[in-house]
Order: sequence, then C-alpha cells, then structure tokens
Amino acid sequence: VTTLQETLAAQVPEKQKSLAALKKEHGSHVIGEVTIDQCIGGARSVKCMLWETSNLDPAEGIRFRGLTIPECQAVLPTYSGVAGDGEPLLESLLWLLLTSEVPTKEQVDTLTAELHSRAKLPDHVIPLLNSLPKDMHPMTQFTIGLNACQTESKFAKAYAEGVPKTDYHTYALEDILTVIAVLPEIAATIYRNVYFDGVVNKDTSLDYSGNFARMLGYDNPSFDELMRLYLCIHTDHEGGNASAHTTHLVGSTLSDPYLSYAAGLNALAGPLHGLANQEVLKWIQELKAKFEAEGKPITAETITEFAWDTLNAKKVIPGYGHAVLRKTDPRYTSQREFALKHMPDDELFKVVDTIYQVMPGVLKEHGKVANPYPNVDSHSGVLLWHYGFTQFQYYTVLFGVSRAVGGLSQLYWDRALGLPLERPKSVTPEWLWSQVKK
Ligand code: NMX
Ligand code: MLT
Repeated sequence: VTTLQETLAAQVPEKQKSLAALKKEHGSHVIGEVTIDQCIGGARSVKCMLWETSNLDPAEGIRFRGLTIPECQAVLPTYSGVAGDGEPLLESLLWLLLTSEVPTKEQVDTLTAELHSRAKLPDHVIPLLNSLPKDMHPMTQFTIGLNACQTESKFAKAYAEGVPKTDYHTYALEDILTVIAVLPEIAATIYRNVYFDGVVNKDTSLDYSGNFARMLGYDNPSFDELMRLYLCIHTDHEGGNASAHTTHLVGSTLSDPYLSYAAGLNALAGPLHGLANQEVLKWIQELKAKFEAEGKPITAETITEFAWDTLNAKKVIPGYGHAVLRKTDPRYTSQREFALKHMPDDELFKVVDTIYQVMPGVLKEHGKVANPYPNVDSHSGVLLWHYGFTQFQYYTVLFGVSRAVGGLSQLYWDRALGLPLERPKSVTPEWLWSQVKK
C-alpha cells in the first residue's frame, strides 16, 4: 500500500516545476481587474489567491479536487468498504484533498490508523480545558485547546533549528496530520465538560467520524453516518472563505499549522460565517416559541411573518445568502437528502423544508440579497437535533473539526510550493478619490 506521505512526496517536484513554469512564462498575464466596489466591498470575486484543493462555482457549488459532492459519494471509500454504500469516510476526503487522488480502502485504513495513533493530547491540555468556565463559548474553548497543543509543533521546532525552507512542507505535514488527529478529543472534551460529566470514551476500532461520535457520547450507526457526511461536506469551500483564508494568511507568515488553524477557527466563530449554524437553530426555536405562545401552527404563513419581523428588525436570516453561491448550496441539498432518507417525518426537518419553500420568495421581495437561497448552515442543526444533539451553541465546533481538513490540506501545498508571505496592498479613501477625479 502506498502511504499518504509517499504519494505526496512523489507529487511535489512536478507541482513545483509546473508552478515555477507558469510564473516564469506567464507571470504578467492579466486575470482580472479590481473596481472601487470590490475594494471597499470585501474583495468579492477578486481573483488573487491560489487554492489547490477545491473550487466553488456560483451556480454549481463546491467541487473537491474536481468532484462534486454526489461524485464524492459515488467514488470515495465508505465505512462498509463499498463506494456508494453510505457516506464517504472523512479520511477518504482528506486523502483526496491532499493528493487529488481517490484512495483505495486499504489506503484509507492506513490513514485512519495513523490518525488514531497521532491522537494524543499533550498532558497539559485536558486540565486546561477542565479549568475553563462552562459558560465560555465552545468555540473560544476550542481555539484555546488547539493553541495549547502548539507545544508539540514539529514545524516550529524545525524552523527554530534552522531547517532549509525546501524541507518546510515535510514538517508542516507532520503537524497537519497531528492537528487533524487531536481535534476530536479537544472538541469532545469541551462538549462533555460543558453539557455532561466530562467523561470522553473512545472507540478506535471505528473510523475518525465514528470514534468522534463515541467521544461525544453518541452510539448509533445512523448518527455515525451523519457525522461522516457532516465532516466531509464542511471540509473545504475554496480559499476565499474567512476561515480558510485566515489559515492561509497566518500560515504565510510561517506560523505553524497549530497557530494557523487556531486563527482560522476564530474566523469561523463569527455569525456571518460558521456561527450561522447555531444562529439557525436559535432562530427556529424562537419562531417555535413565539407561535406556540400565540397558539398558532408553524406554517408557510407564520414563517413568512417571522422572517419579515427579522428583516424589519434589521437582522439577517441566518443560513440564507452567500458571498459566492447564487443557487441552493449543494451541501444543503446533500443534508436534505440525508434527512429524507433517515428522518423524513422529523418535525423540525419539516419546518426547515417549509422555510426553504418560502424564504427565497421573501428575500427576493426584500430586494437586497444577492443570493436568496439556503447555505450549508441552514440544514445542519436540525439533523443533529434529531439525534438529541440539541446544544446548538456547540454546533460551530463540529464545523471547526471538519474545516481543518480543507484549510490544512491547502496549507501543506502552500509550504510545498513555497508560497510567499501574503500581503495585499491597501489604499486610502483619498487615493480612491484621486483615481476618479483625474
Ligand atoms: N438576511 C438578510 N439580509 C441579508 C442576508 C440574509 N440572509 N444575506 C445578505 N443580506 C443583506 C446583506 O446584509 C447586505 O445588506 P447591506 O447592503 O445592508 O449591507 C445585502 O443583503 C447584500 O449582501 P449580499 O451581497 O447578498 O451578501 P454578502 O456577500 O455581503 O454576504 C453573507 C454573504 C453570507 C455574509 C450574507 O448572505 C449573510 O449575512 N447571511 C446570513 C448569515 C449566514 O448564513 N452566514 C453563513 C454563510 C455560510 N458559512 O457557513 O459561512
Ligand atoms: C464556507 O463554507 O466557508 C462558507 O460557505 C462561506 C464561504 O464560502 O464564503
């Protein structure tokens, strides 16, 4: 069986050569222009970042190394070993994102074993997590936990010892695999500490996602499948999203993968980004509470009324809209399909489905939103809720376990390709005025 490390080592020289040739022969080729709108409007659509692992089309949605989500579901190894029979294993997607190759089940099994063997937290981390106040947001605890693991960084140690820059990616890969390996225990410890007894039980006979489900305290094959789907679809969303971009930016300073991804997690913790998944559940619970108190059923009409209340209060509808997508997010669709298969009669799923029927119309009438369709966060919470995972303040941590796989796969290539410090040019308002008053 060819290992992940061997596969990558064989690819690096060719990729380095190809990028060097592109730069040398076509470095001055123009690929876009930047308007004042884009400069003051969050750089929407400005093409200025190299990203190997995935690409986002506004109409079609995400492709991981060229594969759509249904294509990944058809070809990537699953728990049963048969592609297409259940959800892909997260380890399959990690392999695909890193290498652009579809792994065999044997290769995936070696990666599962490797991640389990790396999943050892430094001795100071659990006591640190145990000492945090229970009312500290789980995402804050998560970044503290990951930052604290940085004592183990092989990249930082190698840098301090003066290894040549041509070797950085080897040490980065060591850290990347260990970060991905330790995240579930940090995440599960926070969950068990905040909501339960603090006890985390592992089952390393299972895959990454199944073992994570046990650590969280769930012992149900259907929940394991949800965790596989959940962790796969949240991994990567090209480079411009705030968590991936932050990881890439911080990594470009040669901050190690622990610190780089902890920074990415802080970006994910914002309500316009990953925290939207908790906000969706909060919104639905508030909607339910309001209409139950008024003795009204939850229907298309009452949802429409509640949506307008939200918009008129100058707040966003969480889970709707997107900076790039202009159609329903295929990650939403894959979760809807999971619900139709595993929980077609679930009460909250029906609410989410009714929201889906009315919200695009409401947002179109509102007239401001570039994309009136649901994103990934609109659906993830109700699936968890179905299994009794109702602690929605925690939901973004699950997103954070997954996003490591995409953000850090790219970080490997950032170092392997020797990408430089990221440092765009800013301009003053006076300079912008000077451009139009010429
Ligand atoms: N509800 C109400 N207003 C919205 C929404 C929404 N769901 N989406 C966008 N708008 C507003 C937006 O605030 C802006 O208003 P203003 O001109 O007053 O500043 C206007 O519509 C135009 O914004 P867009 O160009 O449509 O969106 P933009 O690219 O700036 O932002 C999001 C994208 C995702 C931040 C935005 O759609 C949003 O706030 N959505 C709700 C939060 C959410 O679901 N975030 C999760 C995204 C996915 N993820 O996991 O990260
Ligand atoms: C993501 O998964 O990162 C979100 O959909 C946000 C984005 O792509 O900008």
